[in-house]
Amino acid sequence: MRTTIYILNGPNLNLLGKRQPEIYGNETLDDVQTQCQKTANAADMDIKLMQSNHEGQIVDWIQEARDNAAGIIINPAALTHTSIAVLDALNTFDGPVIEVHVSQIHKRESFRHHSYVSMRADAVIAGCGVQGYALATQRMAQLLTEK
Ligand code: CA2
Repeated sequence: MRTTIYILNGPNLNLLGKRQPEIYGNETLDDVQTQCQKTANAADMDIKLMQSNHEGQIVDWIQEARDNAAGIIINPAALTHTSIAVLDALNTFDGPVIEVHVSQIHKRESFRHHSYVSMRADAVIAGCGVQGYALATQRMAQLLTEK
């Protein structure tokens, strides 16, 4: 069976490519899915990309990943800066975790500079646009091979 990676996306990321292109670019989550699956195929991996506007749903998917995924790539969106619940859930997951941000959060408002999720993440990618997801997928393949 192929290794599965969860790619989780938090609140408002369903609007990627549809609003604020000056910050988040023109590509949609469907484009992200296509790019990441292509990268994953090369490493004989499968991806499952999900998005929710609800914190509890993200927590549920992280818990589900404990049995169903070898690694988690997560863009928690605004939950990055607020959610101890997401951090606690990630701390129950044994595999690698990579945090992705489309924008360069450290060049933005100061409230975006702190990430609870970074306390658990094995790598953080920010400011690479949606390409950050494919880069994270590539790095995830490497981390899982090294294991
Ligand atoms: O840069 C990122 O990926 C963020 O995680 C995006 C979050 C923001 O709260 C974080 O500070 C950084 C916001 C997601 C909202 O996504 C939208 C996408 C397109 C249009 C409007 C919102």
